[in-house]
Amino acid sequence: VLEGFDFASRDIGSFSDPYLFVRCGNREFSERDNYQLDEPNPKFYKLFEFTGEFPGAPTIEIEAYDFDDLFGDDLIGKTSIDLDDRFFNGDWQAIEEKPIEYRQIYHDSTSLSQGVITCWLEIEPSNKQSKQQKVWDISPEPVKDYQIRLSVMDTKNVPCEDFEGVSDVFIRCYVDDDDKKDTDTHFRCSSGAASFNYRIMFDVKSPRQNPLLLVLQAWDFDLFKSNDYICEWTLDLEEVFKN
Ligand SMILES: [Ca+2]
Ligand SMILES: [Ca+2]
Ligand SMILES: [Ca+2]
Repeated sequence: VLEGFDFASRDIGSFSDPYLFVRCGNREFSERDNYQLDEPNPKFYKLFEFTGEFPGAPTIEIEAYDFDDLFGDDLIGKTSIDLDDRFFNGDWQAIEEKPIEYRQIYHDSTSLSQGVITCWLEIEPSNKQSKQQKVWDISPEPVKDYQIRLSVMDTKNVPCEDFEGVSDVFIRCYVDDDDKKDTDTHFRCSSGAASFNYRIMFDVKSPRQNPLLLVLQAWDFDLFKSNDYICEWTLDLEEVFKN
């Protein structure tokens, strides 16, 4: 089981605190100790293994619960996978790498989806040599520290904001709202071409919860009133990090 998305809230005034309960026949796994506080999009990355016989293998039940320390835990939603359906389906068996499934979870109280769980399922003969079996490592990608090194060189066509037909241009750069950095100011720039050759560094972690977006804003500096925002440009760094 990989991740959950858009889990319905079972708490008043906060998101659910989800954990998984996975059952097949009389074998069950509770992840209650690993509940995730106020998290509508939990990350699980957990392998669950069961043994069974075909035909007649029990259904796999995947349930997502909201942890509550005082009152009983609340079911957020559940989904079940019929194993016989899979095992006796030639098309499914023929798929070499089983696809990731986006499974809606449901609660008896409503026909509306209560969220989505992503997972995939494989069925292997239990007498297969263990070294023949594919061993998947689905633990989450470790968080690493990175440094973004940015050189702000110059601008073109930045509009003039001051009445004399000039702008005092500086560039504000940030990845996170609480770590904004400014270049020095190119005073009285009348051509729209301000030049800086200014180096800026940011420390970031990846992977991370918020998208990795680098924002560059052009501002007009004003000594006796507040600075004027001119325009901005956003660069999506996710692809850079993936590569
Ligand atoms: Ca609750
Ligand atoms: Ca909560
Ligand atoms: Ca709760």
